[in-house]
Amino acid sequence: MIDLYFAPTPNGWKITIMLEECGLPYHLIPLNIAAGEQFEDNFLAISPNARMPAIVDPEGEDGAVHLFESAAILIYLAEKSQQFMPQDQAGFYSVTQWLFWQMANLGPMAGQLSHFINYAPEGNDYSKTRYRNEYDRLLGVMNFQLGKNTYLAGEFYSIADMACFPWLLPYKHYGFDLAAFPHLRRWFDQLKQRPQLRKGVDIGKDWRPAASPDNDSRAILFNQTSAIYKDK
Ligand SMILES: N[C@@H](CCC(=O)N[C@@H](CS)C(=O)NCC(=O)O)C(=O)O
Repeated sequence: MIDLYFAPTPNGWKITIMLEECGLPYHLIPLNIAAGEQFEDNFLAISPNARMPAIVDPEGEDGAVHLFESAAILIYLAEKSQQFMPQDQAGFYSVTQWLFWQMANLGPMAGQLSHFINYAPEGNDYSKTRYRNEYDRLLGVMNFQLGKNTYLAGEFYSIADMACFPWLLPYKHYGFDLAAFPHLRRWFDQLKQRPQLRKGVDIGKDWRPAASPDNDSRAILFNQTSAIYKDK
């Protein structure tokens, strides 16, 4: 069975969506990132970047597979299950480019926007405007693409859609309204109808702390430097 190191965030939900969609059994290992569990040696051996999600599949083709980075995990699960990644060259690279787009654009920009909205309420207008504009631009990119195709990579639901969907969930919290993005709204509503996807994004919802991180957790989460690796 696949071990999934998980915290309830968009990057974690990409993987629970895919595992639910493709029906592979998995064992959830909750990681309390606000308490610094991502820096423990056993986790760094799997995920040297000290970030979740990560998986261990004891049943890889040549033995156990250890993987970090959510897109690498999605590609692995698609290959293992033979689902949600087309095998023809055009389809394969269409999904690959949208998956890379999510990893290089939507995830990092929405992550920074979320940081400044949630954790720097006292100021940083420049940063908030910068990342709000980027999130807005990226919603525009998706809306443009989804005006031409049913799904991001074409006419088939794929791991690219699963990677992007969780980053749309907080749009209201970020101050956005999908009415301005009708094709994106259509896609978002369509995906929300999928029972497996809904099950995936519900995992761990009730573990999320109601309050903002306290000072100890802020020090763990927001003051990270290379010193983490000094005595490793
Ligand atoms: N590019 C990575 C990003 C992973 C990531 O940033 N994970 C966050 C949670 S969403 C994390 O583990 N944070 C721990 C920390 O900030 O210390 C991926 O897609 O897997």
